[in-house]
Amino acid sequence: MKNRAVRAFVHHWASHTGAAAVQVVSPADEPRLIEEALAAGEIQEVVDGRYYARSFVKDTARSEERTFVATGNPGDRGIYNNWVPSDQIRPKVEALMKGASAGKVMYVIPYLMANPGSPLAKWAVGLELTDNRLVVLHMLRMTRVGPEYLDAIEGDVFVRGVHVTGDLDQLNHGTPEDTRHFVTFADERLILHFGSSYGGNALLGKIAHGLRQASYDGYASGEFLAEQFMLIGIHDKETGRTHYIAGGFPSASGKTNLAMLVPPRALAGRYEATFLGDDITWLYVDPADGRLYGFNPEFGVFGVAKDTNEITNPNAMKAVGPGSGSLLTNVAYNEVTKQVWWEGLTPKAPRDVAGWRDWKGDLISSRPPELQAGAPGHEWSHPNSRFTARLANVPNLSEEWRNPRGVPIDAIIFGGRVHDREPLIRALPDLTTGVYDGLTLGTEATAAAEGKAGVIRYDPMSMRPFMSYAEGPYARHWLDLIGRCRKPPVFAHVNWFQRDNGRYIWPGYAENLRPLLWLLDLAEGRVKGVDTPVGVLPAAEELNLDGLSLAPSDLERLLSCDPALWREEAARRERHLAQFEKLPEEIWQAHRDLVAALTREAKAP
Ligand code: OXD
Ligand code: MN
Repeated sequence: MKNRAVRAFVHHWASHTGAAAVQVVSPADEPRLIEEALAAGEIQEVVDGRYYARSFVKDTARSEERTFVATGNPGDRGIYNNWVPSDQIRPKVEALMKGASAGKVMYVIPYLMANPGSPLAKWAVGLELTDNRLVVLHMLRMTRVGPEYLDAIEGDVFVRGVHVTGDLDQLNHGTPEDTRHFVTFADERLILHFGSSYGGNALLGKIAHGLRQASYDGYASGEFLAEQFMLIGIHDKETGRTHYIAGGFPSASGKTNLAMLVPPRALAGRYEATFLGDDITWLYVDPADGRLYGFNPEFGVFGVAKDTNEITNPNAMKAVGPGSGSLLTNVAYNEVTKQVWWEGLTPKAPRDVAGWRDWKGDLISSRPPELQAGAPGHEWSHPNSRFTARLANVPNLSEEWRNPRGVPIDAIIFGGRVHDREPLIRALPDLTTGVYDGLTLGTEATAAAEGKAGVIRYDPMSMRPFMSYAEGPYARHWLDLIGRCRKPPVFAHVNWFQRDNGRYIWPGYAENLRPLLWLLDLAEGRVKGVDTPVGVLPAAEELNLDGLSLAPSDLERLLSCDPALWREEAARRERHLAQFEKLPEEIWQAHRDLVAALTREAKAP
């Protein structure tokens, strides 16, 4: 690698961590790295060219408590970003990393979180140093890797990332002495992560650079937004037009399934849904046409395996299918047949348990008979087991995926899991109500997630775990940036999760295309909808329900707004928003307008 700043950085950290050797990675190294990882037992073969890995048992997910944003400016402290002063935390992380890669290879991974030629390419250049071969294999799937991306830059503008795995069983996970540190020094564009080899903690291009660092860069430069959003196209074969929708959904709210949606049979003759991204979207305004553009900075999908199957996500099943080269982590593995299984792949676990091991590596056949089929707490796979597949393997990948400019965004949607109050879809009248809605996005805690089941956990714009600066300025940046659009996107809120005595009222998955089509019709004036205090809802006859049978009472429930439930929600929102300093006055006004509209509704005869 030619860049002097790159060489100096590698030199410094190789010496600090005590690595035994340095290797620069390019995609041509993949076959060799696979061979080495197989020989070392780090991965095992899955039938037809796929691979399986098991993690350390306590290292299976992101750790929000151990993730920090550090800068030199106390004004960057937010409610959710776990801000710490850089000079306080830096010596601690550096001390933990000192000599911690002794005897290991330090892999140097040059990468780009954009297509080459993107208007945001400058912010997308990064370098990850890691002492973990499995992390390299993941990065080769999740990012565009190659020395040319760093050799192309002049000067020293690139994100510097160092990942040191650490001695995983000596880190005191979950105790007051927990030594894991995942720190983004956002004003220095430096990422130091110590103490995990889990994707969300260790693939520094993805969450640390692609979300935390990039959202800070987007704000500091005033040029863009980086959000935890999926990105899809909806192509209408009749008109020949494609519309693009970006959307924020807190984890476990169906974002990947929506992103990979296959239209229901009755609509497939006319519409095609194309995939661009399932997790991250960078957004900017092109002054040439005054439109908001978006692209997925990633090169792969790091999806939750649990409950992925032919009904919930047929495209993901193909993306991880035979020949895909995908990696599967912490699912169950059969060492004889070299097959994998996870909860929800099929309704029941394989009956013949011979050869099967659970995600911890224990033989299913040595469990007591009553636990062999799995039971709560004794699942075969980890609830956060993952598949890592290249975008190129996603069958409905949009042709625009390589377009450096990205795609023009027609709509931005938000959605969480809400069992009663949120209608199927409500369009928001303008940018301010859209941003207000995003800031008050919430999802009900499920038994698996932290929090009390059924209680709303607010997750502004689905960025709560990835916020890098304070929420007030974040809201301001949203209003300013999208405010520059001559043709701004429309905003809407969706909810697939209304329930009646536990039963989901809306079938979800493929059918979620229907409310999105209604939104595009509304944006183009083909339907009018019904005005309510919480936005514009579809009139029942405006929703295309061809081929779907839905009881009229269910449809009514899906398309209505209960002002009493909304008044309770408004009170919660007030407390939620009051936490944020310097929240723009427009956002408070949008909130007061909602409260006033709900009050009028209560007084109306
Ligand atoms: C996440 C992820 O943790 O995308 O949100 O992996
Ligand atoms: Mn995510």
